[in-house]
Amino acid sequence: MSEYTLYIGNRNYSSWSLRGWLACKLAGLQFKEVVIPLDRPETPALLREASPSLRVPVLKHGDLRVWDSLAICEYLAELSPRAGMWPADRAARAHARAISAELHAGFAELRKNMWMNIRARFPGKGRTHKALADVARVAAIWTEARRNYGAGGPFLFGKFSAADCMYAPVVTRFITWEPPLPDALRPYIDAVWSHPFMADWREKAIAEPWSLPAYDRPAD
Ligand SMILES: N[C@@H](CCC(=O)N[C@@H](CS)C(=O)NCC(=O)O)C(=O)O
Repeated sequence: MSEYTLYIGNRNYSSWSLRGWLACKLAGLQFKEVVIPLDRPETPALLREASPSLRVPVLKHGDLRVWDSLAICEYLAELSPRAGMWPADRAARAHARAISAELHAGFAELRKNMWMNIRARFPGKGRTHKALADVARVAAIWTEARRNYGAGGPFLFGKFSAADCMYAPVVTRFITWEPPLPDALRPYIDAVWSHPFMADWREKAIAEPWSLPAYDRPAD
């Protein structure tokens, strides 16, 4: 039996869960996955049992629980240094942490107006002024990282890193909502979307039985 358990929400909708799950995959962890379906009568009790913050993802390692996607990235980077979860170069690593922290702490309007729903397509919707400002900031972040640090591969820092784990749900949002983006970012979006970890998650997201009607239609 695996010593690690990752508690996640619905794969189709839970963007923070996707981040934590990708981090576990990137670290090469063998782990058990437990899905807590969100917004159901049984959800509060299941969350109370699994997570001190009543949020997912949570990584359980023996008696230790690490809740919060970014904390999971950092914990796994310490546990599995050979996985190279953060870029090896110190300046690149600092930059990767800064853009990951910025994502983790912000982009409320993007979240509110262009939520994650992997199965859905809402092209042209959700384009509030503030959501588009968030989209523009993400585009600037990706453009700068690709230009300054991306020479070694198609991802933000060349090879797939914790920063890509953090931004992967934004990639899925951009595929669902199709906001205006520079063409130069298309290869990055395609690289994340077609990464084998993402293909695995997507397949399971499409197959899962739950739906959350409030998130299955775009805001008016
Ligand atoms: N800062 C946390 C945010 C986690 C979070 O908000 N998770 C949502 C699901 S995406 C959740 O657990 N919501 C509980 C609920 O909907 O009852 C992280 O980085 O992991």
